[in-house]
Amino acid sequence: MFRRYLLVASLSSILALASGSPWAQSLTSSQEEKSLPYSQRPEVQRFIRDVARRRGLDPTWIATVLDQATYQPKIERLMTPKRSKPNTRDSRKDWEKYRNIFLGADRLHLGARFWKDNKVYLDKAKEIYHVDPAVIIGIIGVETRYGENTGSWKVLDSLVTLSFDYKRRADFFKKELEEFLVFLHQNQLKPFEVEGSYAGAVGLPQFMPSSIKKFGVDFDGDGKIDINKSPADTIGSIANYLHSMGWQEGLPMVIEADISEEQHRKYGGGTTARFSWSRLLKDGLKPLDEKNKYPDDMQVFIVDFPFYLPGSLELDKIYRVGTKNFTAVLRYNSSYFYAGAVSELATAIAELVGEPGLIDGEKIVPDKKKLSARASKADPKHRAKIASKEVKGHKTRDKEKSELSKVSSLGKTINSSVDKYGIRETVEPITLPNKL
Ligand SMILES: [Ca+2]
Repeated sequence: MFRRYLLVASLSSILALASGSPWAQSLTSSQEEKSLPYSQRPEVQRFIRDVARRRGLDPTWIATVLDQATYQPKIERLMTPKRSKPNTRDSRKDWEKYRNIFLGADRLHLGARFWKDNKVYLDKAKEIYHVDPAVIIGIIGVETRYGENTGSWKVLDSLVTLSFDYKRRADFFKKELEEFLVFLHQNQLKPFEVEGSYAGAVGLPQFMPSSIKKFGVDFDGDGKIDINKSPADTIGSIANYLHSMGWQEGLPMVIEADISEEQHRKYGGGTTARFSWSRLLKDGLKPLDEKNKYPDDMQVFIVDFPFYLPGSLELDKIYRVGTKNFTAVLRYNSSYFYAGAVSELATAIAELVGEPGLIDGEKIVPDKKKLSARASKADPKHRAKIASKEVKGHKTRDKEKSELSKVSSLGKTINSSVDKYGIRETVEPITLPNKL
C-alpha cells in the first residue's frame, strides 16, 4: 500500500510542479500523509488530542493503538456502493433472492435451538424490556446466523481505515473509533482482540461500538458486557435497543393485506409508521386475516418489496402494512428487506417452537414436518403473483433449486453474501448509523 501511495504522491508532485495549481498541491499533501504511520498524520494527531481530552485517555496509549492498525483497501471497496449495470438484475432490488438467503432450513433449526437454549434470557428480556422473543431470534439469525458469522475483520483496522482513509462517512466512523478506544480501555482488551464486520460491527448482534456503550447490557450478571460470546448479554442488549426504539410487546411487525399501488403511493415511503390504522381501513384496505382487531389510532405505513419476474428484468412489488415494530427494527438497520427478513425468519422459527410470530395474516411455516420443503419456498403471495404472470411455469422449480443451492453454498461466508445483497444498503446508500 505504501508503494501505491508513494507512486501517486510522486505523480501528483510532478503535476503540482508542472501546474502549480492549488488542487494539485492539496492532493499531494493528502497522499503523502497517507504514507505515514497513522499517529504521524496531522489529522490523526488532532483526533488523538481531542479524544484524549474528551475521554480522559492517555494520548500515547491512543497513538500506540492506532499505529497497530493496517489500512485495508478492500474495506474501502466494500463500503463503496456499487452502481447497478444496465440490462442486468440488481440483486439489491430482489426481495425473493434476499429472503431466501435467510429462510433456509438449517438457519431455522439453529434459531429454534438458540431459542430453546436461551429461553430463560428471552423470557427475562420480555419481562424487563417488553420485547417479544421472536424478534430477538430474528435479528440474531439475520445478523450472524446465531453467532456463526460475526465477521473476521479486526475492528481496529476497519474503524481506522474508515475514519482516516475513506472520506465518505469519516465523521460517523471517527465517533465509532472513539467509542471503540474507550471500550478497549475500559475492558482492558488488546487492540486486535475484537473482531467484527468490515464496517466495525461487533459480536452476535453486530452492534457498532457506540451501540455497545448506549445499549449494552450485562444480562448474565458476570460483571461484564460480552456480546462476542454471551447469548444472554446479546439478548439483553438487543431487547434494550428495541425497547428504546419503541417496540410494543405483542404487536406484529407486519400485517398482510390487499394493498393497491395507489394506497402504497399515499401511505408508503420513509421508515416511520405515521398513518392511523382507521384511515387505511376507511381507504378500503382489507387485512388478510380480519379477526385480529387493532386500535383505530395504531400507527402504520405501507412498505414495498420489489422482486424480478421470472426470466425478465421487469420488477413487480409486494406491499405490506408495517407497524411501529417494523419501524423499531428499521432503527436497527434501515432496509425494508432487512426488517422483512427479520419478520419472516422470526415468524418461521416461532412456529417451530410453538410461540407467537410477528406477521399477522400469513403462516410462514404451516407444518413442522414439511419444514425443509417449505423453507425453500418463496413467499406464497409472491409465488401466486408470479404464477399468474409466468408463461413458462416449469422454470420456477429449477430456479428455486438453484437459489437454494446458492444459499447453502453461502455457508460460512454469509457476511460477504449479506453485503452483496445489500443488507445495509437497500433503502438508503448506507444504513449503518441506525445502530446509534
Ligand atoms: Ca455478561
